[in-house]
Amino acid sequence: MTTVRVSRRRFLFTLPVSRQLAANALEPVGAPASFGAIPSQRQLRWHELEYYAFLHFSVNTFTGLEWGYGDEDPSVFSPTAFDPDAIVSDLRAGAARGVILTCKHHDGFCLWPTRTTEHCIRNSKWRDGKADVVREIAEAARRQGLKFGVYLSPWDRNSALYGSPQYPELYRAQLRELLTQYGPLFEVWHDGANGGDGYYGGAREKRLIDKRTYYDWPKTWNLVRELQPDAAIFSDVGPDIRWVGNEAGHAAETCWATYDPAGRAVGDARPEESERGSRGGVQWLPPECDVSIRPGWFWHAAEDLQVKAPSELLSLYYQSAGRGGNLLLNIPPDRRGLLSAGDAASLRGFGDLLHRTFGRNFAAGAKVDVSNVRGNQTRFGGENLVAGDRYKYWATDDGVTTPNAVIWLGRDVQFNVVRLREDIRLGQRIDAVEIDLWKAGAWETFAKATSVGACRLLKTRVPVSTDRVRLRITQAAVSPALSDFGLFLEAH
Ligand code: FUL
Repeated sequence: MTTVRVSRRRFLFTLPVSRQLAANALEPVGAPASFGAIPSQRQLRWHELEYYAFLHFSVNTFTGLEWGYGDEDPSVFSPTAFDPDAIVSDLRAGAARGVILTCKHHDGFCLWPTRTTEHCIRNSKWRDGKADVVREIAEAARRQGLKFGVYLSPWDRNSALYGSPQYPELYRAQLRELLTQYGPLFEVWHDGANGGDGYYGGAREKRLIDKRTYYDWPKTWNLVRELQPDAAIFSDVGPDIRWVGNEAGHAAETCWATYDPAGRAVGDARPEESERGSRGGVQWLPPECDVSIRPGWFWHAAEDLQVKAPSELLSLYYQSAGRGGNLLLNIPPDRRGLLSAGDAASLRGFGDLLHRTFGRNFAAGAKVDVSNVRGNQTRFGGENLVAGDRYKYWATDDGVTTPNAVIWLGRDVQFNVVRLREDIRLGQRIDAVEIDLWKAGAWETFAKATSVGACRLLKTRVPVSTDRVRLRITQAAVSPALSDFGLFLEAH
């Protein structure tokens, strides 16, 4: 068998092109080779989430600060009506697929009864020190089908040990508790803010550490890998997810999931690089776009009237999830231990906009004509663009990098949002695309984009109406592998 195949392959090179195509049909071409850095399974699962919530909740909620000094009386943490199921159901109404809780912020106060420090909920008079907010949120999330993740601040303004060689061990002991006591975690968040003045067990001084070496990040991340192998690790520089470089919730217009963080460290991001990533970067390191629904990360009564409206949140969604990153939206519980009414209403409005906008894809099941299909095989055909599966793709023959596809809608359809996805298992292959509308008997350019990746959303201000749309891939590093072409009308 083998010898027959080999000789047939050799023979192919001597045939004229037309005869080669015919012979190719006998021997199907395989999937395209992947291009550049590709995501791990863990990163693929993370990309599928696209958007989830952040809860900043701690002593700061009660003291009114954004960064607690670390000298708080643990009893200040005393919510009057804490209801984890009510919080999570508000997040669900907001269409969030997961939730990350600040288990310890820079003040060092732990929301679970840790064995590692006295600055924790066990020493609060609230519920006689018997509460465990991490457990309650984790369980409510699980009950309601949301994924759960943890934020554990490396900087600890309470600990007397901060700055000494013992503190990183204490940090890892805290992490170990979180990694082993609260079920599966989808993400572990390591903040880049660290070092400065603080209480430090009463020393009340300024302590600076060497960001590059102090925490021994490789050791810390190995612990996460060992105890929660499916959890994606976030920091300024990965190893699974990079900070996007701003706290305003947006990636750059042209955004690469690939990045080369060489020379950068946690706490030492270069924002303009992080916002864009780098074409051909050596690591698959997609951005997570964190932003708060209010000016601050923690709840403050004075900001109750500065809550972002549903339409603003939708616009951030286009600029984060719609640029191949994930949106991490913070909605901080108030002193009752509930989301405040305005935040919950805005979140619900956002969830509603998402469902009503993306619930109906006008291109689903449309007829698609493409200029080239890899090996002429149906499994790589243009229909995959409208099949609603991010891992079934339209592919072209090797070397065909600027193909096009016409999507026949069968009737006039009104839309203002286009969604594209590459099958990122094969890498980020496409550099630029243009989309044309059929209008008065001719094609007219409607939208252009550079970089596609896991999800690209293109929106025009006013809706357009047509019965056919053309996608032109105008530049790609290798033959494209595109798995989605969706058309939507933004809801109001
Ligand atoms: C920053 C922190 O300093 C803020 O307080 C907040 O937690 C934000 C998400 O990350 O680095």
